[in-house]
Amino acid sequence: MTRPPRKEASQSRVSRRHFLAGLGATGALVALEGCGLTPTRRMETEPELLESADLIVERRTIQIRGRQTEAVTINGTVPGKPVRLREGEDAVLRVLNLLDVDTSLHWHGMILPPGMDGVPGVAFRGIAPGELFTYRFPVRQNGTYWYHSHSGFQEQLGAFGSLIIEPAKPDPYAFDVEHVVMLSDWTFDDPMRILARLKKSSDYYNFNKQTIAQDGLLKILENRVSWGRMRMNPTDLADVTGATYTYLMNGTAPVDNWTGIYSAGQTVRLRIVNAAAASYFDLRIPGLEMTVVQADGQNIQPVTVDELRIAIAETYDVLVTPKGGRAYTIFAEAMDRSGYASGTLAPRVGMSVGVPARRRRPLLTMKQMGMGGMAGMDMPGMSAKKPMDMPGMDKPGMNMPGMNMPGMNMPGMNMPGMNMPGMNMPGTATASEAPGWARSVEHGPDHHGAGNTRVAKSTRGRLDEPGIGLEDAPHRVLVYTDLRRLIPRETEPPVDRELELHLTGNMERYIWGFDGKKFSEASTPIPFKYGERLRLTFVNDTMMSHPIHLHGMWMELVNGAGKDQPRKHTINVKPSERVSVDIDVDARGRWAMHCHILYHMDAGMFRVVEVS
Ligand SMILES: [Cu+2]
Repeated sequence: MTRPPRKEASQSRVSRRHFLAGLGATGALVALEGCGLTPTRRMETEPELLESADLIVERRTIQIRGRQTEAVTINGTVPGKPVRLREGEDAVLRVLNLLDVDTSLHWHGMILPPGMDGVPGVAFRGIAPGELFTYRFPVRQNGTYWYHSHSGFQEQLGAFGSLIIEPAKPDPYAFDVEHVVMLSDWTFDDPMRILARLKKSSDYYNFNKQTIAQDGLLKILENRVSWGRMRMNPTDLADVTGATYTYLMNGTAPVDNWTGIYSAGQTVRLRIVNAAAASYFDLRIPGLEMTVVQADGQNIQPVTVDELRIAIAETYDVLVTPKGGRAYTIFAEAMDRSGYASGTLAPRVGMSVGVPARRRRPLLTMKQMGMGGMAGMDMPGMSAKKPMDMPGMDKPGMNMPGMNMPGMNMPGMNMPGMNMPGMNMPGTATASEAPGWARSVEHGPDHHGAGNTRVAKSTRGRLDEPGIGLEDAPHRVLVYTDLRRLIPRETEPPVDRELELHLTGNMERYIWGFDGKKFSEASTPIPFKYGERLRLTFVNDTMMSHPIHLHGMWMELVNGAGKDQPRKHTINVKPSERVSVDIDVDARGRWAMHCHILYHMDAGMFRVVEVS
């Protein structure tokens, strides 16, 4: 009986039945044992396959905070094996699935053929148990990326790793040493149970509910009344919080203090990746300013900040120059302030300087929800004039507590709208002077049906706002208007077509979708035309931020930078925000587009885009 030469075959199946031998006999297995982890079950795979695999997806017991827990690992660890490629080469990545369910690896942010993108059900069928799948694609970009499983909840269970692509030509900035800083959220709970609880009660994990001591009774009552009507809670910044999650830096809990080493005088490049399933982080290094040189793997004009918010699936590269001999804390606080990941930058292991004082949990205000009448402008004394349109809300003109009580329900009354370019006040005489991306737009008559509980009366660009909880930061915080590509486009081609997509949801039923439909209700893919330049506008009708990721093609963020507008693979869309991206539709085939909050994607905020 002849067998196909497995190393050459792009897919091969293993018959587990006839293979019990070879335990411990292969290089791959020895390498896995080297990381100090005990396999939870014996492998019954052909040594030949183990040897030829570069990445092995497998359930293993790992330790987090000193506690044993089951993870989906890649080569035995969380994060998985770091993958390093070189621009200009042809990548060949052999992935062996030792799980008892299908898996997949998706190369997040890579431009590659649809069949290599790794999204089961889109242009790829997944990797069956025991199968070796070979990904092959030309590498025509460089920078910091990551990869992760696109199957089930494997990503939440640890199936992700960094993907670093060395540039063909030297980087345009100098650094002496580099570290990946991969942020994630770990749960000792079963993600299926988390989702089931979210479906039962969307604020199950919202242990941050207001307390009288912190917030005062009056404020709470005001908030209860208005927020109760919207079936949300003003602390609803994350579906799953630090009460459930342990936040990790490079797979390490704060107590175990991951340490990146530098020597005196060195410039350090930190490749920051948010690989969390459902957590945004605000990252800073007290005592050090950070010069951001890359966003989503793309070189940008350097911008120096003290803090940055990193949405799920985004990457930022920053340069820092520590003063020799000192230790610094890399502090990544969850957006809802319910916890943090942290580590240390130091000349040697064992140093630490502790974490900074924790900040107050921010409240999502009516203003930030676009409920303030004139979007972004809460005028003291202004009464609520039909502040929102909500299907099922029968008194549109009602007096919303908090809407007309200046100073009472508005943490952050600093009116971010006031320092807008061009004093952007949509609805006033100066509205025409607002930059195009910032303009306020009224919601149309379509309220997106039963899959949506609310529409924002008006939405506007908020690209120059640091976001909830950071408005009052006493230091520089990165905003999307700071992002300008390093090498400008030669031309600014006209847009051929515009398309608007609303991000919608029904929190009570935990349904998420686009235009009121969850994925299972969307009968056809969204058609893109090959060769067109498409302006896609995301309108967020929900009260949560959503990191939207398009596979296969770059999105150019329309942020007023013209030929300098940056390319991104993941765009954060704030509550009541509208954000446009320009897409050169240059990749035929079917591609995924979805929210990168794993539970939102699973609950329906996912679409297939078809380029024909
Ligand atoms: Cu989402």
